Amino acid sequence: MKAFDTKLYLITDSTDFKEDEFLAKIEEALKGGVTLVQLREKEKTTKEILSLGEKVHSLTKKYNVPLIIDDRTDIALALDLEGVHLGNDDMPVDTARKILGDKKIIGATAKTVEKAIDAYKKGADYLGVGAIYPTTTKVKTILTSVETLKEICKAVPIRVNAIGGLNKDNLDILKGVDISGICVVSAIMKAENPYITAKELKERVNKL
Ligand code: TZP
Ligand code: MG
Repeated sequence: MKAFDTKLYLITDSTDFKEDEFLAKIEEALKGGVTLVQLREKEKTTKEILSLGEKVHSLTKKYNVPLIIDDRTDIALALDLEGVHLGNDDMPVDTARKILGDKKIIGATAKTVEKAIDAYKKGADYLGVGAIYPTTTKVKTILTSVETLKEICKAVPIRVNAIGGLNKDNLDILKGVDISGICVVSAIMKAENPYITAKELKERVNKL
């Protein structure tokens, strides 16, 4: 398995933030112990994402944390990021693998056991499974049951992360499920203090 840790996976959302504020939030979260970061920008132009991606990458490199980009295999390559996350409407995992090679991290979204096995067979390094709870983050998703999450964990040998509406007070339903970590957007991006929040989240994930 590639050396990366999905325990506390921050997916960013720059909506409503000035760039400095946004970067400061990410840096605080990195100080608090985030283990993986995904740059997820649904509204920005390619040029804007390239510019922001470069800045976020400088930060993540400072803390030795891999940076993944949502959807954009081309930008992962252009900025030499550590990987890409692909959903159902994005480039298929095996196609992205041909472009990025074996060293880059490729993550995939899976809401069913069938999808999970398919993504694994096509070369995904980890899976994001959810939404476990309803989410306020802008996303096209449906709820995935904890039962399905458990089945996915059993069905594939790669890391599986839970995602969707997760925060430090609602992780108990994941107790005993064989996940490698959690992905969060708003729990950290909307936190008053992303440093403390990341620390608390990580402690709770450690106890699952
Ligand atoms: N995929 C499934 S739920 C979700 C994504 C990208 C959003 C998660 O955001 P939040 O704010 O942690 O609920
Ligand atoms: Mg996508």
